[in-house]
Amino acid sequence: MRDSGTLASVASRRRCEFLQDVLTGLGTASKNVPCKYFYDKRGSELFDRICKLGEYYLTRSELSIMEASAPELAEQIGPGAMVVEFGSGSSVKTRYLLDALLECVAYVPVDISSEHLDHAAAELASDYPRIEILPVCADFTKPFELPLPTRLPSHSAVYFPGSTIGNFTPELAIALLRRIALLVGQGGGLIIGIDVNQDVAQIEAAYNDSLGVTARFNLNLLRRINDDLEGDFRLDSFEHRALYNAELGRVELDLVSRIDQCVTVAGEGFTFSEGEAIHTEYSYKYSIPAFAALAASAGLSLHRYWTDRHDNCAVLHLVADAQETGVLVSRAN
Ligand code: AVJ
Repeated sequence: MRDSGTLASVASRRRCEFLQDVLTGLGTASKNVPCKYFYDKRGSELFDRICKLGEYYLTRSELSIMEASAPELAEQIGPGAMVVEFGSGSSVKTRYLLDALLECVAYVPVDISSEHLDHAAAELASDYPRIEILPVCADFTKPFELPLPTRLPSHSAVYFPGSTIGNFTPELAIALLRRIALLVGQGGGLIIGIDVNQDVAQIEAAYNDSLGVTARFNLNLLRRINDDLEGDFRLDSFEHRALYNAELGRVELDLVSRIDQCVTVAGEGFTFSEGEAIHTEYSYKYSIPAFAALAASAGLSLHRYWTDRHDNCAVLHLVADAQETGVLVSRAN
């Protein structure tokens, strides 16, 4: 697997960033911890369980789109591409794409969880012997180096499924989409899954499942802080909360303190009053025109899109416009 530095130095750099983000996030007036830290081994397993829940419509909707429309999608992308997946996880949806693509040169799964990545990459390599599988363990919200495939691709396409773009505020989403446009270059593609559901009851149920898996997924963040950063969070003194903010079109995930308490992380103390929240995640829902406008401001034009029969989710194919001249494109760290 590609990564910069030795495994030990990568691990300590990752821990350092995690510690900094947690200390900064808990030290501000509106406490927060970035949602990318959900995905340690346990968190990734819990997320996979969420995807199988009856209430969590997102995965099923997008899978049904991929199942029905992968050939059309592959035709849109064209032959000879190198596909780079952002946040590949267990690469379940990717198989529909890889099955349909013509002469796909290489597949580059990018994920922050190395356990997940190794496992998925090994399985894909044996199932797709004609596609070069080049896993990259990286945080895709930061610049990372793309591996060089053995065969020259005709163009690149980023695959960004699962409505993960919904985790970013519109401002940060535009910045990330801009980086994607630069990464694939003019004429390169982006295949992105977004949540277009407008049914508030259904949305809130998806983040408040009756088995409490989402609650455990959210609370696992505190368990991870305890384990990795010498924290002393008492998990039973915090409560999962997920509410849909209709005005801003997003689900807001929080961990709410049940009592007045003091918590220590790596020797630093933080006080919580009863009812005080740690914000952990946004999940934005978009209309197709709203998302197309957002992408256009990042230099990506909508070419075609597919929805499921309930109009819960959509998969969009966008193409990178000509890039502004004078922009320095840095592909490495
Ligand atoms: C992986 C970002 C798409 O926002 O729906 C699921 C993560 N959080 N349940 C989402 C998540 C709580 C998920 N995404």
